[in-house]
Amino acid sequence: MQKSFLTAWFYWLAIGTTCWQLIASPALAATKAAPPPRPNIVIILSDDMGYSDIGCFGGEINTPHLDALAAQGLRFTQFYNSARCCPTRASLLTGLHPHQTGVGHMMEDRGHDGYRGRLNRRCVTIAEALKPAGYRNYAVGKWHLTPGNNAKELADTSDWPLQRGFDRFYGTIHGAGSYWDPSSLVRDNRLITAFNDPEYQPPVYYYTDAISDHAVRFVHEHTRQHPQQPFFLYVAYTAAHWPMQAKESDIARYRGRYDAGFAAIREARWARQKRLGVVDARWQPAPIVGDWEKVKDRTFEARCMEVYAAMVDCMDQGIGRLLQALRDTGQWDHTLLFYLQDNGAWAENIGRGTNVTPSTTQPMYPPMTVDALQHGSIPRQTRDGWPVRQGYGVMPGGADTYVAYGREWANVSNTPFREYKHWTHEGGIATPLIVHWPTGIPASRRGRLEKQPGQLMDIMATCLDVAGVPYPSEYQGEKITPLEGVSLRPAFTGKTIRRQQPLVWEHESNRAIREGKWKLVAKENQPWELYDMEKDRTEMNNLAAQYPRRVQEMSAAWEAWAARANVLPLGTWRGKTATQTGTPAGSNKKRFELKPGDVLARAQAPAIAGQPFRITAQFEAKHGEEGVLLAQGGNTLGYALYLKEGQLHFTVRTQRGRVTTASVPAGPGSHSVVAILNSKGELSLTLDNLPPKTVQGQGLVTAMPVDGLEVGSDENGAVGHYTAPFRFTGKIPGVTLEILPP
Ligand SMILES: [Ca+2]
Ligand SMILES: [Ca+2]
Repeated sequence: MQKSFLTAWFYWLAIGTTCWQLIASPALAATKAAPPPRPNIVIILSDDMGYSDIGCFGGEINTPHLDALAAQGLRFTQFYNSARCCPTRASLLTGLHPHQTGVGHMMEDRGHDGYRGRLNRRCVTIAEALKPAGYRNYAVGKWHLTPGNNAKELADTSDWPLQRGFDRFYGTIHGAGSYWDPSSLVRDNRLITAFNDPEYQPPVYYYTDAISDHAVRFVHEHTRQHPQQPFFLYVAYTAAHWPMQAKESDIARYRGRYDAGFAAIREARWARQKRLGVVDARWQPAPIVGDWEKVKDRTFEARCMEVYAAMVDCMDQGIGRLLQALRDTGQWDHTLLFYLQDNGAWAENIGRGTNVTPSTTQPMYPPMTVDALQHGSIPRQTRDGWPVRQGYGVMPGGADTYVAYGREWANVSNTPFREYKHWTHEGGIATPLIVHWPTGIPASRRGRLEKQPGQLMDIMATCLDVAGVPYPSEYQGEKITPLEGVSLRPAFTGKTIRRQQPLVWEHESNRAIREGKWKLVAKENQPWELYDMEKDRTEMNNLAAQYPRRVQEMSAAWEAWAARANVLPLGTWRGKTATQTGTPAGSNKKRFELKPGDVLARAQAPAIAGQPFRITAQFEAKHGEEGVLLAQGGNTLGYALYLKEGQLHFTVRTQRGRVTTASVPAGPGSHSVVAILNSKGELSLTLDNLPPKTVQGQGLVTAMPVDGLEVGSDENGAVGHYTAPFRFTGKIPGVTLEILPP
């Protein structure tokens, strides 16, 4: 089987290569065969789903397209994510542990480099890594790797997908929102709404369909416009993250399906899982959490799960359209496709409180224009003015509802495991992984289960392996943290994955480490628990007291990893801002001696947030010579010292829309200048021996700018009133910046 597969592959390759060479250059036809074409890569990620939800892992939800992928591909039964949306995305896209990318938690800067809330520049995305090998990169769906919860955060596009290696993007920057009217919706680099986008106006807007439609569109456009190039397509669905919202036509297929309650559904899933082999019958399933007999409103609870199932079903229908697009464009055979989930099902009590929004008989708010942006996760109103209702008993599904499905159904989704999203027990971190690759997985392996464990960062390693692309040690002038993942490719042909390190997790001080069959796991501030994952993957029988030596060794290995992988300090930053934890982003140096052409990235640039500072510079300019002497930041935050039209300007931006400039005349010749932003927020500008020009500003710069520091230009966002980069055309003998005492 193996042999005939390889023969077919080389035969196909030889034909393909020969044809191409004849077209390209007849003289080359006689040279030896070129390397195999680089495969396309598709990663499909879903949101907040449990191990047992999709059909081929035991769910009763109708997922024929995922099931077909599993039947023709491989199912990894011991694959792991990072327990939460942001850390998972960070790890998946970079091949590093989340903390190494700056996204150890969510999207806030907590004052430590492991917890900056945005992807740093010491990592590369899969898109950035594949680009030099000729890949075109497309991202669709949820980004959630940079702040995007409000207008201020969304003004900063510096870490959006197009700035992280992708050529096209359609999706949301923020993590959660209405499916009927998502907030932070973006096409490429432009903020749009579902209703003012001339490129996409379906009869009914529903985000899951919009994601599927754009994935399909990008495959077709790529094939038409870039037929010679391979592509990487990242499809990040928000299904089935709260709120429970779905199309009635999809919900209808599940009406009544959940009336039997939590235990009946969970038991049926466990039975199917055993038949499929994705669990081990020796395990004792974790306890059932919900008691259907005690449920206050069974119609409501059943409806929650009907909508959840409809959301997953709709995603699978969209995946079906994407698969058809791959077939229709001839990309199917040489596309490596992954499907996985970003964290376990969630027990969050969103929209299920006792405080129920009253229903109204008519809209309560003025309608929103098509251009008005929805902000945050939970909109106050629908676009046509209805209040968005929450509370136990609000029947979910429509745009005017915002409800989660609750802990009891999450326990069912996570069958047979315990705990949920956030925790590093199996219910938080176990995900199905389906891998499909017609020309890369031999027929003898198709439909098989792969039981070797794996973790998110292995996906990057696998992508680079199959594409034949090296992992960069440097990218855009920054040293890149070495890759943590290992390629899963050996498993495609039934071989052993060459893993040297244990699997390791940390999220919100929940922590875990797995070596072979042993897993050591603990909740925040709780003692370590030890489990034998072969006999007891449901973590029911804690062996810590029985094997104290193993606990000691594995916990020491975890500590060493935490120290090395930017995980520390453990959780002391929770609920605090960067300023409160005392280490705002940027360099801690107090004095910077600079010369023309110097560029300091954000992490190396002066930490000017909340700090007074002094700039001392010398410059020479002939008549008509002008430009930026020194700048740090962009059009939201920062400062710039620049010469324009015979005037020397010192501009400070303390926050969005708060800008102050001090200016003095400066004729041709050699000059020295001192510019100060003092602790009272005053700007002063002194040219040569003239009296200083002082202007009352608007305080200190409130946060660390995204753009770094540059001498002689201002790239990307412009701080001053000029068009970036406004390079200085005279001479700059030297510049010094000093952080002043408060
Ligand atoms: Ca998630
Ligand atoms: Ca700039």
